[in-house]
Amino acid sequence: MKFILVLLFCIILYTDTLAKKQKLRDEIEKENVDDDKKDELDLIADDEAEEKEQKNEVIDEEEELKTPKVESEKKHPCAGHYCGAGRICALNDQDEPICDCVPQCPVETDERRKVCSNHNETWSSDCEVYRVRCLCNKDREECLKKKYNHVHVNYYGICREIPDCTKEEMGDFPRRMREWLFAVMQELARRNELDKYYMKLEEEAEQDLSLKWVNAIVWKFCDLDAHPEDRAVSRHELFPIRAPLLAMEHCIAPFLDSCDLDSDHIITLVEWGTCLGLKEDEIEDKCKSVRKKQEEKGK
Ligand SMILES: [Ca+2]
Ligand SMILES: [Ca+2]
Repeated sequence: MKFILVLLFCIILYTDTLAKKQKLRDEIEKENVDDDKKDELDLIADDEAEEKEQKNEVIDEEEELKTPKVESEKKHPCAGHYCGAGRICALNDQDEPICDCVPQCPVETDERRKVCSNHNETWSSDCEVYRVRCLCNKDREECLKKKYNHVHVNYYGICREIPDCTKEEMGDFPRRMREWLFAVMQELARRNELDKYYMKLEEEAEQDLSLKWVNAIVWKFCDLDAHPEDRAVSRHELFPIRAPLLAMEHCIAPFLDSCDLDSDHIITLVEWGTCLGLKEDEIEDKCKSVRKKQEEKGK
């Protein structure tokens, strides 16, 4: 019986249809839009910081000028000047670079560009979401509603009714998630898009089945813990895994919430490993050695 179940899920996860593979490729494509993700992460992180402080401060334009100015005189003042999502570098009257709201977003006809916001409203693209947020943050007339001060992408795709995750589905979710993580890791390795160190972890997992889940789970933790890299995954760091999956996997949100065992809004490696079904002695911090190896290579 167990074997039949495993076989069934393997069929569902790996070999079901070409469409499924395309879906996985789409998910990975989305995972790889690093710059956009960084922007979105920054904005969600901003919201979290505001929540913590329980203040309603409008983002100060000066705050955006965090990127060190590029020294070269020949370079355009906007060169190397980072602006967040929905913003673009422009010059003020003194020819100094400032971050202004993008005047307009590209017209999107592709349904797949649509996004669902945290207000459960469908927008034609993430650009539109963050442009309006920018306009509201700057108190512009074009701000459609004051609530858009904190609008952000909740998930990719049009808004839809997301069914409740049943107890049975939730019980099975860690296993499905492990399968998915390993499948993504495998696919990235196949495409040669994994860091060399993670490539080794993937090879190790292929050869030693006892490491299959462990390495995939630890890899994903290291991958998510990047804004900042502090050995803990906060809510905004979960965005890259939550937003692309939410429309397809209705259990992902409650599952991720359940990983935070002590409800401190931070997921540690132990919490991550535990909620994905690893045993205590299997949870090994491999990110540290990654960094060490990278440092050694850099020398
Ligand atoms: Ca972190
Ligand atoms: Ca926690």
